[in-house]
Amino acid sequence: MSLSAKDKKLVKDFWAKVAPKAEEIGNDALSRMIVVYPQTKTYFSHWPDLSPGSASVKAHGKKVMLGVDLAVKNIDDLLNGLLTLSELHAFQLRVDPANFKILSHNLLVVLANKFPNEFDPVLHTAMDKFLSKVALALSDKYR
Ligand code: HNI
Repeated sequence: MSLSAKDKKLVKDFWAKVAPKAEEIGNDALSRMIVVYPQTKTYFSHWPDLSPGSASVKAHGKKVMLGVDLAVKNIDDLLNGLLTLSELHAFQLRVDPANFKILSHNLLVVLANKFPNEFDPVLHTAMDKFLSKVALALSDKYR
């Protein structure tokens, strides 16, 4: 299940449309993750407010989207491109990698919502494959 040249182009072209709305999308994806999968809240218990759209959620949504942006830029070598972020999540934050799939799912839901015309099954597949690879790269330093 590797990313084909066609998948990569689909992801990059789509991301160019997503980028201007990154903050809004990051906020929506993270807000949904925290509400729908409340087990993810444990990692953010130090935030003053975990409710959807809070300042903390917004700020973190922006950071996560910058991480995805970094992944798009390193789509040909995700392992190296995400090495520092993988080390951070593995050794410092100790985020269970199962949560990467949960966030990916929420991001796909939001993208489908915001881009109903673009998000056909072909793009959906490409984005799903890409986010799976991102999750894998982020999990790489766990062992
Ligand atoms: Ni994640 C911090 C990127 C998934 C919990 N995370 C970051 C930062 C980036 C980032 C970028 C900021 C790093 C820095 O400050 O140097 N995270 C990503 C990406 C994904 C992801 C690209 C998946 C696509 N992170 C997750 C998931 C969880 C998570 C699924 C937990 C459910 N991340 C964290 C926590 C922090 C964090 C916790 C620190 C936040 C804070 O406020 O201290």
